[in-house]
Amino acid sequence: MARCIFHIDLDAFFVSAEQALDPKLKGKPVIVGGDPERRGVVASASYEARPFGIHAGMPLSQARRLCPEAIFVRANFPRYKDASNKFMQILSDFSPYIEPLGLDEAYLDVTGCEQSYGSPQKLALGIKERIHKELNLTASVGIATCKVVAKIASDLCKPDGLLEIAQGEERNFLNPLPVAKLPGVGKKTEQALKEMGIATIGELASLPLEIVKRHFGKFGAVLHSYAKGMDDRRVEAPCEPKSISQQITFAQDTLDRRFLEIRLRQLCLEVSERLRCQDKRASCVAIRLRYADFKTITRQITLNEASNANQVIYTIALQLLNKTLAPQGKPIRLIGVRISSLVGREKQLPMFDSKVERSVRLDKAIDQIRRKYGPTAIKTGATIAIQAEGCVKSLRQRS
Ligand code: TTP
Ligand code: MG
Repeated sequence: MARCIFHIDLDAFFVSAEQALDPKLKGKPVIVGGDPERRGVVASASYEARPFGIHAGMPLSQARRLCPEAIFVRANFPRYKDASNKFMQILSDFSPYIEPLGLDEAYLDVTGCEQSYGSPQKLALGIKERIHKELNLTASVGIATCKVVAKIASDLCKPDGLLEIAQGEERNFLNPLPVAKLPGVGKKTEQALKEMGIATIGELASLPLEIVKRHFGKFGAVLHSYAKGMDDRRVEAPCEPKSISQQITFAQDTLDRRFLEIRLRQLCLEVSERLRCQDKRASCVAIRLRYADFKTITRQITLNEASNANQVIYTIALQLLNKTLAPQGKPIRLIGVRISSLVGREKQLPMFDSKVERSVRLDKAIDQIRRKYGPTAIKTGATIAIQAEGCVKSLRQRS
């Protein structure tokens, strides 16, 4: 029996989450990133901003030049995490076979479930309606017999779209599309294929497998079957994230010790909050420094006892910074924090209400207030020092 796979992706997610809270932003060119006067990149651009050529990853300064009237909004990660959890919860009400990919997209295997809705399209409309009603967000849904075709379909019907590729129609759908639409084909592969005279997915599919393998090895064999609309990967829950990281690129390279400490504290607050959000603790804390000449170093320490307390993570990160800075006199361009060796709550039941446990309870209460009322809603001694500055932050989790 053919499978029925959905790929669901929220439209302009970070921007839409901000618009859902502030309707004045709706229908306008809105960019979530940071302060455009400083170095930083676009994380998400509204569909009104995209005709100006603005896209994720573009420097904010360039986005400002392309669209001076754009509204720039600072990212609020806990808010997006909250919306993402609710989004995934809605999806899992429709099928237990869910595979989240990042915060705003997921595969759903609904084989068999669609019958009670009348058709896959009706089921998809039911999902879109709930997302709209409960989260005030729009999603695009691709429906196909396999993951790769469903993913390409959802991409092509954005925003607020629904596109079903019927069984047997996969190749007709894929053939005219540019190879860059295939997941896994980045700039390098696209260029290599171009040099072989291959521009469309159809052209790639009609090449003999041996030739594709000769150029791209095992990866080539996978691409070749994707190009033919063949993908037997199952929809399955991915492994837990193995680390959480956050980094900042400064507006100007710096050696200012106090400034570096404040930024480090800010990063530690953010990663530890994400850790608490997942009810996890970390056993390993690392910092990353990139100097003005782009030389990058990483230093890490393993904790005696896993923790998710702001203060514990910051103290360790500060020790690492102190050690790392001492012999170096070079200005710093970027600083990052990564916490890894994550363990669940069950591994760390405290025997008594230690000082650290009490401070984690306080951290969690502050997290909740910030999630509800925004990042500046509550200030502590530690955060008063942290002035929000324009910076590039990578907001992704590593698996
Ligand atoms: P995407 O789904 O790639 O983008 P999007 O939801 O903003 O827009 P689209 O309608 O095309 O799906 O990524 C989801 C969110 O992840 C995005 O809103 C912001 C974040 N993100 C980053 O932080 N950095 C990035 O480079 C990208 C691509 C996304
Ligand atoms: Mg999206």
